[in-house]
Amino acid sequence: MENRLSHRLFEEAQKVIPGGVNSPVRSFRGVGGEPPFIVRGRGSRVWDADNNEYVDYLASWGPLIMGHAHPSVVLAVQEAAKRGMSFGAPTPGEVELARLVCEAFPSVEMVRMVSSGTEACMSAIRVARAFTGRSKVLKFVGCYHGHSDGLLVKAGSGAATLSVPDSAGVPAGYAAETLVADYNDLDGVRAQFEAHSDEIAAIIVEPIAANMGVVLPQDGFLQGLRDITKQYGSLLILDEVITGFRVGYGGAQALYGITPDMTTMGKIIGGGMPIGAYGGRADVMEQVAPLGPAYQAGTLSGNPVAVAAGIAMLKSLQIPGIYENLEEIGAELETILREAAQENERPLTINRVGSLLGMFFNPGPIHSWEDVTKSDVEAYKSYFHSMMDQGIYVAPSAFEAAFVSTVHSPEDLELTRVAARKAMAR
Ligand code: KE4
Repeated sequence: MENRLSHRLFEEAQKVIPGGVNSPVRSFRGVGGEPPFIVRGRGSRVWDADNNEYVDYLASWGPLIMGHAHPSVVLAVQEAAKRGMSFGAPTPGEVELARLVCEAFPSVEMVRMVSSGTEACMSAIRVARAFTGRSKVLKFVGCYHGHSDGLLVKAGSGAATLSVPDSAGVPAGYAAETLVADYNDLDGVRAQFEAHSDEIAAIIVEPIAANMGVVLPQDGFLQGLRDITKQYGSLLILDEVITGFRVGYGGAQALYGITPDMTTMGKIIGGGMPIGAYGGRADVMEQVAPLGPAYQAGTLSGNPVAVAAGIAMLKSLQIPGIYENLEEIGAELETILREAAQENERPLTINRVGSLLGMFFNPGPIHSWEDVTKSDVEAYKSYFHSMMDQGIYVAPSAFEAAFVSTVHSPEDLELTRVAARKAMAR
């Protein structure tokens, strides 16, 4: 691949942006090499500064479930922008987006818009602490809930990719308020609650863990968390920043039949624009200022242009058959990867729910971070670079996910099949 212009841009970027990127996992430090600078996307494809074309399975880390520059989303943004970019005042669109979210997620009786998944998770934790009067939270090793101080403990995603699961700069006192357990380990959760019973405000969990590759909840795990939090008077927060509107219109909580006290969202609900959201039981959300004592604010929260994109995205996802289509495409990608591995006698584990797929060079099964760490990261790096060289853009990290969209075509999948067979050859 020609990368002259991207290389020059990366050189320039590193002079003025830490690591040359505005989010660490984009830096390719997890896989080696330099990132292409992307200049445009359309449908399932993106193009870089050197005009290399890629079939894109990154989907901006999840938001673009309908592909790049989806016409209805772009039109909504254009129309909204013409009416003004931001007012710092309530707007009709915010009410419509909030209503769409509450209708899709019955457990969400009220919802507050913010500008990122990090803000959503940080705010939800604060509200849970306000509601319960307790200070500790429990998270799971390898799960990632954004970069707020207390949640950068044994974190996944870029923190795991760059081996900083416990970030520098987080005071020990903050980290001490965060308890951890292993994903799918209910005994470990019970032990933490027995040791800290009336101190734990909430459990925050990815209902499908997608920041250590993709790790599925084992039968009974999520219900077990629901039972334990009820038993101890703690709240259950489902972090659906990735899974919300991804694995179904009602998210993972609908798929697994779990009713949390709070839910955090992001990515898809912004249609590619910066939106996060947190919501849940009315009695819990009544803690949020100006109604209650838990303060949270944001200049661009509920920004009308971003909200217009989110509304267009969610309305597009209401089209009958969308999720069945995503399941078919996701299943086809899984088959392609399994066949490529079998042909090359490579140990491969794939964990997939609909259009959300994780792959590990590892015989499996993979149910926790500990299992994930037994995967062959070097094999993933070489797979990654071969796929990129063949024009297939997958996550530049062994600890992330692949996302298919409604617009990945049979041609895209055929190109992927050819590339994967070569990328998995030793
Ligand atoms: P943001 O602040 O990045 O919008 O959302 C944080 C977040 C919260 N919860 C979950 C389950 C998430 O996956 C994320 C962010 N996801 C990562 C990729 N897995 C963002 C990519 C990046 O950091 O650049």
